[in-house]
Amino acid sequence: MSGDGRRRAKIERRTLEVGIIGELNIDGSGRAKISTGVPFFDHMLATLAKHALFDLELVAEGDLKHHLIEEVGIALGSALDAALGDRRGIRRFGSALIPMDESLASAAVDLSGRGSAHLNLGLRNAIEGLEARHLEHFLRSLAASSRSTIHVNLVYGIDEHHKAESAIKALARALRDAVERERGAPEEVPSVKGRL
Ligand SMILES: [Mn+2]
Repeated sequence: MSGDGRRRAKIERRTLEVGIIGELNIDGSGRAKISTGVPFFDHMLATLAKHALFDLELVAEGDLKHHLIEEVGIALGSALDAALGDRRGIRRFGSALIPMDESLASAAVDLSGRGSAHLNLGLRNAIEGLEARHLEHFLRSLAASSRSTIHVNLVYGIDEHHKAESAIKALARALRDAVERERGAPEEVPSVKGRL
């Protein structure tokens, strides 16, 4: 946590394949400045930040789309984990059901300390060069490195762009609630185990 009480973390990840730099503030207002070289992925990251009320700056360069998207998931998840600190005083759980026109998606998040993703996005075709497996890989990497349990399910939908966007918006709203401070128990770790 920084001096102003906002929970933030630097994003920095460099491998032989990918370089990523930026900053995440989970007590933000949804401002995003994203450049990954994959426009639809930028759109999804900006959407995630907007509706989770995260301020997110992220610049990524890489050799292959697959590497880039996986590593952004790891870098963003690690920053989320760092920003959450010992997870004291958070609401821990969040869920949302979000439409986008004819598509409807649900998401449920538990900032459990254990990373796993359970996905049914219903995507059939690539969207602006971003394939379904890329988006799934991003979400699995994000869940693993943020040590969160993430369920995202498309209820129904037709347009691929709308399906993906309703899924990301649902995840964002679920995350927004899960990271929020629990007013009634600001010093408590929300687990009977005493740690997350
Ligand atoms: Mn859109």
